[in-house]
Amino acid sequence: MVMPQPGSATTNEPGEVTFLEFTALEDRAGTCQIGCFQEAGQHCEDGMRATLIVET
Ligand SMILES: [Cu+2]
Repeated sequence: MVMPQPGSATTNEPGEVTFLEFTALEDRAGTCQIGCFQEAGQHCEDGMRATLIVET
C-alpha cells in the first residue's frame, strides 16, 4: 500500500494531474488496482481508480 505523507494531500481541479513517485519491489511486479479511498471508498466507486502495472 502506498499512502501520501500526512499533509501532502492535494485537491485537484478537473483535468489537473497529481504525480506520486514510489519504488516498487521487484518481487511485487504485476498488475493491481489503485484508487482513492476517501469518504469510505466513495471516491473509488465514483471512478477515482486505475490499473497499475509494475514491470521488471
Ligand atoms: Cu478521491
